[in-house]
Amino acid sequence: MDSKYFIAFDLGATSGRTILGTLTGDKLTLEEVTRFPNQMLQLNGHFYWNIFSLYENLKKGLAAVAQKKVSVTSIGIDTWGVDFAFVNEEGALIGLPYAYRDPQTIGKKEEFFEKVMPADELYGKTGIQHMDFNSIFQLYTLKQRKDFGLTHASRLLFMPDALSYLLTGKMVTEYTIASTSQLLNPETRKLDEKLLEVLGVSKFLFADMVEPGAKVGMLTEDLCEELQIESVPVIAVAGHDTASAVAAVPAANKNFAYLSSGTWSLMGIETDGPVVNEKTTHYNITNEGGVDGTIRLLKNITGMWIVEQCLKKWHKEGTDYTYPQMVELAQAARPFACFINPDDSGFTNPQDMPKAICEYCARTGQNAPQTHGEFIRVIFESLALKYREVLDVFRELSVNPIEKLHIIGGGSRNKLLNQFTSNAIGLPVVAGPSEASSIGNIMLQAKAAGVVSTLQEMRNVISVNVEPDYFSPADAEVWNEAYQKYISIIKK
Ligand code: LRH
Repeated sequence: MDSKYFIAFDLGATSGRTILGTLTGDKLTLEEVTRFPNQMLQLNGHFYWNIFSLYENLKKGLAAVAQKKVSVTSIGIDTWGVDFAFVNEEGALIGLPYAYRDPQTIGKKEEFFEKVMPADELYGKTGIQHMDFNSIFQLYTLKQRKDFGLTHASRLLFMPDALSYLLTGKMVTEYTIASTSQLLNPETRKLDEKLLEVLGVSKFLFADMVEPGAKVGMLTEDLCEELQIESVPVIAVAGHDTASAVAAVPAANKNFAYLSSGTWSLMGIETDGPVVNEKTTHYNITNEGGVDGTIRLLKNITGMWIVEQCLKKWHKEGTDYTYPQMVELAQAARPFACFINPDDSGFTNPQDMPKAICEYCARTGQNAPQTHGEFIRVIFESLALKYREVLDVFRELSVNPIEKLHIIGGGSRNKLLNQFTSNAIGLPVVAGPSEASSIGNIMLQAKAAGVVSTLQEMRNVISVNVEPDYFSPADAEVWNEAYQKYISIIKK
């Protein structure tokens, strides 16, 4: 049986990977060919993404795959949401894209609601949760500052589209990534021109919108010559990493909720169309675009970011933990030492995360964690309790019964957190695949190549190839009591 080979570039806010996916009949295998760091670049008081370094790493990934002497069918790129690059009329990138954790947008959405459009009206138009860093508020901030990039741009490209452009010289606006901007009408799936008008941003700044699965273009001749490789098509996959991940949920029916667990925890359900009503407005629920016309009705929760930032601080102090060590420490620590709200603004981008946790505890009248193990345990327990808080909202919103929670992405490897989550929500947890974004990326390319034709067919292939871990709820009483305490603390 013939094999097909696909390259997935899966870029997150802390690292990126080149994955080679091989599909032989129904059998999918993944090989991580390269892994590289992706860190915000702090320059003159701003935070940026080093897109040129990312491009260099894509090239290294292509060169490494070339060593394997396989005939690649196509390439796809998925990245985190909302951020974008500017291109001038000569086709050159202007400067570096801002990173969404740049504090420049703090307070800007409130100003936008007061001066430009009330919050509920904006939500009604877009169905996107209000978050400081949405592209719309980034653009509002840049416009006000007469930012050089925006002023001189002839095109705005979202991150995966910008990287595809560097590989192909062709510009598109892929739908799922564009949906994170809060500039689209969720019904028409197009840019809301009225919104662009009030923002003072030209609609001509955006390249043509394409659906996931469309071909962007072929690798440029220059690149192929430089790397001594054959030119292959770059596919606009579901460019938003979360959209790729959700497409990879190994679900057989619709009775599930998902949690895409990485630096962020994205929890939600899949719907056939947008859900914009009083409840979703009240709970600030997002309607991001999915594959095959689906909507990802979800909520952003601060996820592994908090623990990642603690590890970074401890590393500077000379202590490093492997993932299993970290889990072991947490397991041995005192349960429910204190509670935090992972979404507290104090955790967005502090210089010192453990200190931010101690400050939160002081502010809410709790004793701070004492040991690294306690810090980690508090973060995991509070995340699990946050998941319950948010899942309860989706239980209200879903027309289908939610019978289980599918946890996908890197965080699904954390067995302790999976068990805590199952306990907190009182539902079975199905964990895996941990490589969900890459798998979604690859299967979308397989769909573009005509190997499968629907989202369900993609999922059927994925189901055959992943062996998830199962967790059943336990200790209901203890976790219910903890939940009441958590709620009383986060209200303070
Ligand atoms: C996760 C993610 C999330 C966005 C955030 C900016 O990587 O794409 O879905 O909200 O990054």
